[in-house]
Amino acid sequence: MSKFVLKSTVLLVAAGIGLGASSVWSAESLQDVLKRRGLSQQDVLAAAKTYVPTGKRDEFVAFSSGGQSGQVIVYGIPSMRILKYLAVFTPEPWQGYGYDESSKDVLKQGWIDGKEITWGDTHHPAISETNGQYDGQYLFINDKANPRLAVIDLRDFETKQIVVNPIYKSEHGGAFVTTNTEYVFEAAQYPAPLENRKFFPLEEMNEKYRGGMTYWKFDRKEGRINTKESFSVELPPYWQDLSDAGKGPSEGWSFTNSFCSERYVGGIEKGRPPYEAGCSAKDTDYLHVINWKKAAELVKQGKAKKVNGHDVLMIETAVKEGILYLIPEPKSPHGVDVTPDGKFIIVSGKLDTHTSVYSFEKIQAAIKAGKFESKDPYGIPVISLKDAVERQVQLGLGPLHTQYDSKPCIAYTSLYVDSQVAKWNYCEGKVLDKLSVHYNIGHLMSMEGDSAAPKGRYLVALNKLAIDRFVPVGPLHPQNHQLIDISNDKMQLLYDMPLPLGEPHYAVAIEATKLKPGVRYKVGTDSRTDKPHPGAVRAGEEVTTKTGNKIEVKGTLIRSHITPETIEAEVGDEVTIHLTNLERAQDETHGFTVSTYNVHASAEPGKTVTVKFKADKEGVYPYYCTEFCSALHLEMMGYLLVKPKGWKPTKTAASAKAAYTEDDYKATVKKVADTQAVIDSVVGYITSVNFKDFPDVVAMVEDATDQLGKIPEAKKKADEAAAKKDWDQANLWSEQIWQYQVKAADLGLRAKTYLEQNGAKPVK
Ligand code: CUK
Ligand code: CUA
Repeated sequence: MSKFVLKSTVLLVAAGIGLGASSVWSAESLQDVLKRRGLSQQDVLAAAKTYVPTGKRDEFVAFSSGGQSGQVIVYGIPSMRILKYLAVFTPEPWQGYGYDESSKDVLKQGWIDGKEITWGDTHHPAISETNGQYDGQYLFINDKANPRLAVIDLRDFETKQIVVNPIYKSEHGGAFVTTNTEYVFEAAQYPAPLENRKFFPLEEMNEKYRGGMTYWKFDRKEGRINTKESFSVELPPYWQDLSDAGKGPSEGWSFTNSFCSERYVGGIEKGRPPYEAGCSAKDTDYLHVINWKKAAELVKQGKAKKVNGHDVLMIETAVKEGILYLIPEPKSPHGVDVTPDGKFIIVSGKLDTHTSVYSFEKIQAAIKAGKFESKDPYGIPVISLKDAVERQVQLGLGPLHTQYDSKPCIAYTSLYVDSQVAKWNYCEGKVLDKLSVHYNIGHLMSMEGDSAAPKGRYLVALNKLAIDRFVPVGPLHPQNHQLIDISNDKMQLLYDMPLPLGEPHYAVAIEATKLKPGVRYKVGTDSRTDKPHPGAVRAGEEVTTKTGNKIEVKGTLIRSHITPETIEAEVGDEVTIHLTNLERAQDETHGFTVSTYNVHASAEPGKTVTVKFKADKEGVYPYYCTEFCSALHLEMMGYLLVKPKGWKPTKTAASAKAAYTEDDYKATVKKVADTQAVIDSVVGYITSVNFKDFPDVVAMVEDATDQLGKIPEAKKKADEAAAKKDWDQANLWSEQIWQYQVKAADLGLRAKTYLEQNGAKPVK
C-alpha cells in the first residue's frame, strides 16, 4: 500500500514539474524571447513597426510590377504580406486566366500579328488619378518586351483590356497617367521603323528608325482605352526611357528622357565597339518636353499622319506647332520624376553623381523667349541645360529614381551603384540622410509618392540583387523588397521581403481605404466584359442543348452541386459549358475543371464563366469543383460521358439492390428535425435584430431562404417513396433535405456572426 502511495506521489511530482516547466514557457517574457532568438532592441522596434496583428489590416496596398512573370504582385504595407498575384499578360490557372473563354479573349487582344504571346515583361504600374491624386479605380501596367499596355479594374482586380502599341517594337516609359487619367502614356525604348513589317538596315538608323510617345485615351466610364482616340508623337531614335506627367503648373505637359541620343549602331561581331560604349559616349542625352494637350488638339484638327492606321504627329508638325522641345540631361539618364507641386522635374544620370532639378517655369520662359541653344538634327529646338536647370545636387553613385515625401521639398533617390537611398531636400539642394540597402537598388516607392499628395510614412527599396539576404534557394535568388520607415529624420530599415516572382521594376502604393473592391458580382456577370453573360441562368433554368455536333450547357454552381451532374457527348462534339455561381455569400468561390481537357475557371459569387473544348476522346471524364467550398465539396462533381459515335445502350441500367432500411430513413428524418431546431434558433436571433440594415446579411438570408424553399419538393418525393416503402429513395431524398438545411444553416450562422460583430440592435 505504502509503495503504491509513494509511486503515485512520484508521478504527481513529475507531472507537477512538467506543468511548471510549460507554464514558464507560456509566460516567456519579451526579454526571454530577445535572448532566445538573438534579437536586439532595434530589431524589436522594427518588428513592432511592421507587425500587423492577426485579424488586422495593412494601412497601404502596394501594386508591384511582376517583371518577367507578366503579372502584378499586390502586397500590404507595413506587413509586406502578399495578398494576390494579378493575372495580366500571362495565363494564371487559379483565376482561370487563359483557361476560360472570356479571359482567353482578353489575352487574345494582346496577340501580335496573329501570334499568341503568353508572357510579358512588366515594368511600371500606375494607379488612375483624379486631380493628381490616386483614386483607386484602375491600374495600368506596360509590357516592355511586346509593346503592350493593360487595364485592370480595381473593383474586382481583374484585367479587362490589353492594347498593342501600333507603332513600336518595344516600349518602356509607361504606364504613366495624366492628372485626371485623360491619357495613359508610354514612350518607346529601342528605336525601329514605325511602319510594321518594314525592313531598313541599321545603317539607316538616323533616317528610318524612330522612337515615339503614345498617348492612350482612357474612357473612364467604359473603363477601357479608346484606341481610336489615341495618338502618338513621332520622336527621334534617341532611345526614349522613362516618363512622367506634369501637374499643377506643368499640367498638360509630359517629360521623357532618353539614353542613346548618340543614335549609336553597335555590332561587336563586326568589329565595332559595343552598344554600351557607343550609347554612353556623349556627356548628355535629351529630356523630351511635350505639350500633350496641344498635341491632342492638333490630332483632332487632322494634323496627324496615319501610320499602321494610328494617328501620329510627325516631328516636323510637332516642331512647327511648338509642342516639342529637348533639353540636355547628364549622363545616361534614367529616372524622370515631377515634384508633387508640378514645379520641378528631377532627372538622374546613371553615370553622373549629380541629380538635376529642372524648373518648369524656366523651361517655359525659354520657350516664350524663343531662347534655344541649337536645333537637333531633326530640327527640334534645344533649350540649354543652364537655362532650364534650377540646381544640381551631388547625391552619390548611380542615381536612378526619385520619390517624394508628404513633407515639402523632401525627396528620396535610389543610388544603384552605392546600394543606398539618399534622402535630400530639392529646394535647398542638401543631402539629409543616407541608408544602405541590399543590394543595387533600382526603383523605390514611397506611399502615393509620385502623386500630387504623397503620404510619406514608408518607403520600399526595390533591389536588383538579394545576394546573401535569404536562405539560399539555388542560383536564381528571390527579389528583395526592403521596407524603410521614413516618418523620422533618420531612415530606418525595417524588413526584407523576398519576392519569388519576376524582377519587379516599379511599384505604387495607395492608402488601403481608397480601394473599394466588390465582394460579389451581380448574378450572371461576365467579369471580363462587365456585361450580363449570355450563358447565365438562374436556379431551375439549367439546360443542355445539342445542335448538330455542338453541345451547349447552361448550368449553375451552388454548394455542393454542379447542375447538370452528367453531360453526354459523342466523340467529336464541341462542348461549351457556361456556369453561373449562384452564391452571394462572401468568398464562396467555386472552381471548375474537366479531367484532361485543359480547362479551368474560377467562378466567384455571381460570376458566369465559360469553358469550351472539343470532346475528341471517347471515355469517361469527371468534372469537379476545384475550390474547397463546403463540407461536401468533394461531392461537387459530375461526369462528362464521351460515347463512341452511334453508341446505343444495350441494356437498361440495372437498379441497385436496396441499400437502406426503414430504420435508416427514420434516423435521417430525425436528423432533419434536429437540424431544423438549430435553423429555427438562428432565424429567431436574426429576426430579433435589425438585420435588414445590413445588405450583406439580407443577401445571405435570401440565399438561405432559397435553399429552404427547395425542401417541400424533396419532402414530397421522400413521402411518396416512403408510402411505397421504397426506403432507398425515401432516405436519399431526406438526405437531400438535410443538405439544403446544412447550407441554409451555414449561411444563417455566418449572418449571425456578422450581425454580432457589426453591432446589430434588437428590434421590437
Ligand atoms: S526601369 Cu527597371 S530600375 Cu524599367 Cu523603371 Cu529603372
Ligand atoms: Cu464548390 Cu467545391
